[in-house]
Amino acid sequence: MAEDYRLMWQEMGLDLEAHDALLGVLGQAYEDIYLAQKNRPEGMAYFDFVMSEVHGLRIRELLDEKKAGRKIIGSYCVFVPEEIALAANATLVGLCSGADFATEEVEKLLPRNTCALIKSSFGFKIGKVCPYLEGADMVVGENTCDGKKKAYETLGNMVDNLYVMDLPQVKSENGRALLKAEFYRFMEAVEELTGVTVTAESLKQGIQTVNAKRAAIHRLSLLRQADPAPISGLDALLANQVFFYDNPARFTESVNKICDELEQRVEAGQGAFPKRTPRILVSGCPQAVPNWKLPMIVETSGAVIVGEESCVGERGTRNLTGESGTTVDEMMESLVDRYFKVDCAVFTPNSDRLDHIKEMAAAYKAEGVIHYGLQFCQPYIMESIPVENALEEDGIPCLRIDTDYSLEDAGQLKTRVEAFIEQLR
Ligand code: BJ8
Repeated sequence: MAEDYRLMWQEMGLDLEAHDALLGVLGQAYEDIYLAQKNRPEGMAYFDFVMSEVHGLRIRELLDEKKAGRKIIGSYCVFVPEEIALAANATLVGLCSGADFATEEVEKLLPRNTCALIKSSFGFKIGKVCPYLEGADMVVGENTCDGKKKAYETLGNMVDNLYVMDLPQVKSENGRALLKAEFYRFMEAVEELTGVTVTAESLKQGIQTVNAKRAAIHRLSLLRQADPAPISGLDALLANQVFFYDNPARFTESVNKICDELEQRVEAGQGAFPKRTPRILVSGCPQAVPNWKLPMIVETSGAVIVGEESCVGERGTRNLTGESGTTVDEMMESLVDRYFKVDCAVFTPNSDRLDHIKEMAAAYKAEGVIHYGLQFCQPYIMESIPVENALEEDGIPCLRIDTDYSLEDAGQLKTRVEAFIEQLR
């Protein structure tokens, strides 16, 4: 950390000792996993800097925004529309957590067989180690899977500013109407929080800002179609993870800058790995910071990840919002159009996701798909079987992995991944 932020963290109510321990583990993991990679694009230096300051400079920036009158909203799901937050003078940050923390304490509040992602969010709250959560003026939960839905009932007793968004589970007319009604209810709640009324102009601006951010990520994804892949899956995942924390305009600029460099690499035939390295698509549960376990195993076993069908990846970022609306309602319609296409496994039926996985495998020339399921995540683990069957029918090998955040199974996973890569060869 470039500066000493201890006073800032203390004033935010963080547990300094526990926080030091978390940063120690995070810093070491980053060094071992990220900085140990070879042939990284120079532009990744920006993301290295962001990660080194993820609890430092970025938090100071958010606190400065708060001093200047903006509000900070934390969210656990890609269904929460950043466009509306921006339009009402608020900044949206992701809160999903990718590391185990205070597990013993968490299991006094949640059943042991809860997915690692939910447990981690609770662990970060109980351990007082997340400055994003402690600094948020509003925390948005959402009715998606049963685990999250019920966990928010308990989380509501631990944070005094929890807002829960209801979400449809069926892609029907009624489902669409519910999403629109909930986007309006969210807009009103944010307006009440910030004291700023959303106008057609501010909503358009919010849509444009988020579209630019997503378009930059689309550009990055497209470049990964090349062989050799110009960027590792680990580095591309990191960009997708930073998407949820960084200042939107700066993020867009930095991703576009790295894309300029990647275009040159593609032209020169340079890659993060040699040409004809086996190419893998990862599909399934979101991988939040610092959950780098699977890509680390894959990319140290002789393959490269060329895409993520995930909410921290293409499921979360695909499709832009139409910008032609001239009234708030027209733009809300465009937002609903865009968000209603998110094919989270909580929807039933959810054949769009299957189609998207196949499309991605073809577009990124993936030779195999690894389905990444977090243990006890019913929606994704249930879907992993039809996904595997459909892919294999099309001649695309699929490896189903159910895991958690611990490294206990890393050796066993590596053996399975290596055998899968051998099969692809
Ligand atoms: S839109 S994927 S971000 S809900 S891993 S908590 S599903 S038991 S995270 Fe998600 Fe929104 Fe859907 Fe995306 Fe439940 Fe599964 Fe845990 Fe999960």
